[in-house]
Amino acid sequence: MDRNEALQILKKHLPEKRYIHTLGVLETALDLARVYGCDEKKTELAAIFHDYAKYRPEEEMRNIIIQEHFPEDLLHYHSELWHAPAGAYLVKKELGIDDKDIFQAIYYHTTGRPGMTLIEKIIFIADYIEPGRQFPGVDEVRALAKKNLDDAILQASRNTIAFLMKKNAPIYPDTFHTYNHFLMKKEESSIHE
Ligand code: DGI
Ligand code: FE
Ligand code: FE
Repeated sequence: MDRNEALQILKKHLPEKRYIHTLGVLETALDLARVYGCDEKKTELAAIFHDYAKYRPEEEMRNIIIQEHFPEDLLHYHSELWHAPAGAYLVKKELGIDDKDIFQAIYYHTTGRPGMTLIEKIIFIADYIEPGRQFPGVDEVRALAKKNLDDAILQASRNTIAFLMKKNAPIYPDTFHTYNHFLMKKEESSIHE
């Protein structure tokens, strides 16, 4: 599927604001793919469709999580988390994009996970730093992303956890696992320097 076809399909599923966010993620993800040597075609599709399910009814996303045997503990956390796994499934099912790398990049784009692949890292970070994002700390993550993706992920997940704690929101374990993984990875590499 080429870029214009993908964008045309996507446009039907998102309001204008979220579509513009997606164009920002696309541009940022492709920049990162060039810098870090990731497959540009896969990065393009994963970026375009990362929020494909964002506006699906909660009931539909809940049913997908149950039917696909995705972790049911997701259902005890905020429904904001559901669009990532539900989107990965729907992009495969409805659009026929059957690629494990793209599936996982969409699936893990909200929480990250320990041992993320390069494309997963790129989509996770592009989603966080695209030009439309304006929250405190985003410029620091933008600068880190140019030098070291793992450092950028550590800082982004630290910010997200701090933000959620300040709001008294529950934090999904994968979000903590991502933070712990990249923190410990950094400590280990500094010991061996
Ligand atoms: O879909 P986007 O808005 O582009 O970005 P996203 O997929 O990263 O979703 C961000 C939202 O998800 C944001 O409101 C914070 C929330 N979120 C991320 N991690 C967690 C979380 N919410 C809860 N409750 N727990 C988490 O671990
Ligand atoms: Fe999202
Ligand atoms: Fe997004």
